[in-house]
Amino acid sequence: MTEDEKYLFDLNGYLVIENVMTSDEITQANEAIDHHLDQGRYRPSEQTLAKDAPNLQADHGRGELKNLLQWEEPWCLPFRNMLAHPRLVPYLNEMFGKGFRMDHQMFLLWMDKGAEGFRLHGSSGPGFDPNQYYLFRNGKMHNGLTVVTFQLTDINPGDGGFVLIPGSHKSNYVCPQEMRRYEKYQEHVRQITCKAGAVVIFSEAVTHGTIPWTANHPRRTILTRYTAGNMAYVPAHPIPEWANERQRAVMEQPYHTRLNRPVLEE
Ligand SMILES: O=C(O)CCC(=O)C(=O)O
Repeated sequence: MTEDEKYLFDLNGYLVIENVMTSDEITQANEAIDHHLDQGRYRPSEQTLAKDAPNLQADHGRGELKNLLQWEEPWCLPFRNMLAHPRLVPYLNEMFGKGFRMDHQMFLLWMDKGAEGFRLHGSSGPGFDPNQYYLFRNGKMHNGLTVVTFQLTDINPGDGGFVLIPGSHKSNYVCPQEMRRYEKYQEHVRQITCKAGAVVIFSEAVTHGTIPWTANHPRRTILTRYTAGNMAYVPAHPIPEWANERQRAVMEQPYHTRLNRPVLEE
């Protein structure tokens, strides 16, 4: 992670890393999803994520597809390769310290034209969330729960999708409800655009959400949440038999690195 990237993540609460996946890897991941899409679901209206925000409501819920890591070979491989991706290890070691771990299970979030948004949320503001935080101490950043997303389709200006309030991971005051509903101060809410193959890393402390998808092509984002090696938000999952040494290291249960925790070197 370069000094510029550290500055930008500290400034904004997110970072876009372009060209993490090759075009062949993007194709393989999309083919694997095409093959399993019938196992996914559109979020039903009673589980709306737009909630009380008319500007975020739309025709139908977002799509969600789970268990990507458990698919039969070769379909699972593009996703297993994301878990401890060599390009990302330097970033995650810097953000969490060595011994970082996958917390929530990986899933695909997809949005077709007319998919609803997600009311803005995030854990900064007055009070301290000991699971989802951004701190800077002793010349170094410290992150609680943090999200790594691989983009499998292009996200262009005006398409919709992921948005956030840059810098809000460090905010001290309550975010206005109208802003969370995307009704006011939209000029401070940034749509994150990038090409397929990019990775977006963002802090769960940054106030973020989703605006409705308006493009003709679908949004396809693989979303995995990581945390520091001593922490867990959800109970640790058993380590599957298929995991190699690097994958086992990121799926290890939470405990101190002093106790011979496996760590990934760059
Ligand atoms: O990428 C997005 O649209 C936001 C996803 C999100 O915040 C979530 O699923 O918790």
